[in-house]
Parts: sequence; C-alpha cells; structure tokens
Amino acid sequence: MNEKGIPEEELFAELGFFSDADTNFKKVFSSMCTIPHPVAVAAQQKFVLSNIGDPGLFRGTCEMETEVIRMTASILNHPNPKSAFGHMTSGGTESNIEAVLHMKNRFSDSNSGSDFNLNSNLNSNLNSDFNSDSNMNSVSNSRLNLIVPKTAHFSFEKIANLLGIELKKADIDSYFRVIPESVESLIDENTIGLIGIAGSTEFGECDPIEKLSEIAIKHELPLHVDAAFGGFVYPFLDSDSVLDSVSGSVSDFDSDFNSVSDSEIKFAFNLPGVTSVSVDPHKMGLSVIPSGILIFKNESVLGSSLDKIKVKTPYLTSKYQSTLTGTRPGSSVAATYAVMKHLGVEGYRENVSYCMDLVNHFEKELNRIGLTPCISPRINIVTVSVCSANSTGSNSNETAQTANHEKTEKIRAQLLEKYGWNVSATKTIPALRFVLMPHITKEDISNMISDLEKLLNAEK
Ligand code: 0PR
Repeated sequence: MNEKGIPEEELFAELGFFSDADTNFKKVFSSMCTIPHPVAVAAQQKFVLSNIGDPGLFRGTCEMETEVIRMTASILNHPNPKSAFGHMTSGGTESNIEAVLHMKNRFSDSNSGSDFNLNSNLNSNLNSDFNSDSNMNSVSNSRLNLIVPKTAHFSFEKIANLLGIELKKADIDSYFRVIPESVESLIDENTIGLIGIAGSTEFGECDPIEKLSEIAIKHELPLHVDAAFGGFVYPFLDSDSVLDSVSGSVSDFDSDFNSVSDSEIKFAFNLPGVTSVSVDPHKMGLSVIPSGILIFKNESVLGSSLDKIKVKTPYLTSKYQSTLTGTRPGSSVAATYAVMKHLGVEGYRENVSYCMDLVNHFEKELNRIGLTPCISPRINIVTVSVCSANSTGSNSNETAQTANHEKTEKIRAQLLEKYGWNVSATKTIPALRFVLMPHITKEDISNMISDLEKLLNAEK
C-alpha cells in the first residue's frame, strides 16, 4: 500500500478504469444474475451501516429480515408462513452448506439414540411400516452420504469436501430431471438426506419433488430443495405463456408430471416431505448481490441441530448466534425487502412473463436458422445443440461426445471473441446454454442468433 493516500479525483478515475473492464450485462447470456431493480439499489445504499450479525443494534433491519422470510415462505406455499424458520444468506452456496450441515447434525442425533423424529408432526401414513430406530442403530462406520441429482450445482461438491460426506449422484431422465427410483435405490443406512432442484443450473428443469417428498417421508429423511434460481420463477409462471413457449418445440411431454402446467408444479412447502428450501433474491429476485434465503419448514425440523451450531456471543447484543456467518449485510436484507414489497406478486409475474416472452422469441429465431432447443424450456434457460442431429443422445459413443463438446466450445469461444456475446456451454450434454435474464432484449436475441448463424455457416 502507498504511504500517502491518493486524492479522490484520481482514485475515482482509477475506479472508472476498473469498472469499464466489468460487464454492464449488455451482451451477457451466461449469467444467472442481472441488473438489480433500482429500489433494491436505493435501499442497499440506505442501509450500508447495517449488520444483522448484531441484531440488537439493527432492530429495524432484523424486522425486515423476518418479513422477507415470511413473504418468501408464502411464495413457497408454506401453509403457515409465520411458523417458517430461516434467515438471509450470501446466496445459494451458503444456503446449501447450512441445510446439509443441519442434515448431518440431525443424522448424528438420531444415531446417538435421541428420540427426535423428523416427520413426527406429519399426518401421513406413508411411513407406517418404517422403523427408523432399527434402521439408525444398524449404521456402519462407513462415510455418511447425501443423495443429489446428477444435475446438482457444483456447490454440493464443495459441501461434500467441507463436511466430509460422500455425494451419491442419482440418474436423470431425458428431460434432465432426477429419476425418483434411482434416488430411492441409493438410500442406505448412512444417508443423511435428499436434495431436489427447482430450476437446475444447466437446464432450468424442476425435479419431481412431489415424488421425492414421498420418498423422504417413507425413509424419514430430510429433503432440501435447491430453488436458488427457480424460487423466483416457478411460483410466478403464467401457464398460458408457458404453453405458448412449448408449442412447436422438440418433444411432446409424456409423463403425468409433464402434463401439469408449470404454474401448478409443486416443489416447496405444500409438499409434506420438504424440510428446507433455498431461494436467491440476487438471481431472478432482482435484488443486489449478495442475497440468499434459507428457509426451514419450522424450527422443530432442526431438532437439536440448532443447539449444536449455536454459539454463545456474550459481547454482542444477542445471547447466541446460530447462523453460519457472523457479520451479515443488512443492506442486502433492506434491498430484498424493498424489491419484494415494491413489485409484489404481480411485479414478479410480469418479470417472469417478460423472460418467457424472450424464450418464445428465442425459439422462433432459432427455428429461423434451422435449430431447436435440446428440450422444451420450462423456464428462461435454453440449451441448444450446434452439432449434427442424433449425436448428442446418451447412446452416442464417448469419442463422438468429446468431439461434440469441443465443437460446442469452439462456437462458444468464437461468439465471444468475434462478436462479444457471453454464452456458456453445458457439461451434461454438448450444448450451448442461454440464460434469458431481464437485462436481455428481443433485439439482443435476434442479433446474437444472426452472429451464431454466420459462425455455423462458416463451419459447414
Ligand atoms: N444452486 C443453484 C441451482 C445454482 O444455479 C447456483 C448458482 C447455486 C446453487 C449457488 O449460488 P451462489 O453462486 O449464489 O452461491 N448458479 C450460478 C452458476 O454457478 C451462479 C452464477 C451467477 C454464476 C452469475 C455466474 C454468474 O455470472 O452458474
């Protein structure tokens, strides 16, 4: 560091240089974040001092946090939003870490002979012939495991490493949704819980959470739903706009699940087996970074796990702290509160409807150059193969798959180098991936597709 400080003018000239090197989202189709709503930014600035890690000093912000949790629980169809238990986090990764940490603690609890029963308050007969005690007592010394869909976000890899658990990856179907039978077949006496995804990172798909909920109840396991992206999308989908967007697309929906309109998809607290859900306001919630939300059905589903992570904080204004992080930005709470109150359900419906309109336009433009999405997009994430037909299926051999991944990567890189478009590629199949966020316009889509067409013609 320099001995003498530099004058403000010089400093801000320098900051301008750095900010010019950052994106303004103009040509970004690869990000799950977007430009925050102006009311979120204004509220963030008003609360720069606030630290909800020391709640007694920031009572106002804490009140807003409680209200954010209640509003989110109601979006997530909680039968009694006031009884939901949760807090704001820095985003999906932290929420997932904390949800799995509690799963691990609860598992050790049950295993140490505690009579804590996760689903004891359920009026369900699904678990009538299941004896949890005998199951738990037979635990071997092998590593604890967590069952995740193959499409789970990479944050779960970090979690496995951090918590010393094994990830068991369940198979996915041709729509890239987890197969419930595969999940159930992976459960053993060392399984600490199940993960489902509402809005997968690569495809935007929603796993059959209803089925996972039944499995969770049957085996008395906690079920965490990662709705980091989908949490501010699925509840606000208008079924008409969705039907529009899927018509004329590749495959007809065939299963029971597929015939359900997307606005009716159950993925949260209206399913009895769901114990926790994570949702990120800093993605489709239009709030500022960092803003995440982790909600448990109620405090009692945590059993004594909460006590395990509670630490005494004698020199703070509260007696203890039970969040993973200490100092937490009240400005993110204020921003999220502001945008949720300002937009209301109606505003978020409009936001999602705008994005789904982009999806419709995107599909039409793709058709114009002879392409179709890999699967009918359920939400505003579209994947597109730029390789020849039939070469992306699961039957194609490994060499062909590698060649297709390489070709996809080449096109992705050229879109950026020649034309400045930021697009990503999927790893599950060789395809380009486009996240149609609110900062994108139809004109951007048409321009980008025209540039893609030029690249593909040059490849012929
Ligand atoms: N769960 C799901 C389903 C996610 O898609 C993500 C992030 C997370 C959890 C983790 O969330 P945080 O990154 O908030 O901890 N998905 C995006 C991704 O990894 C995050 C992202 C956003 C990446 C904007 C780049 C970007 O420009 O692709």
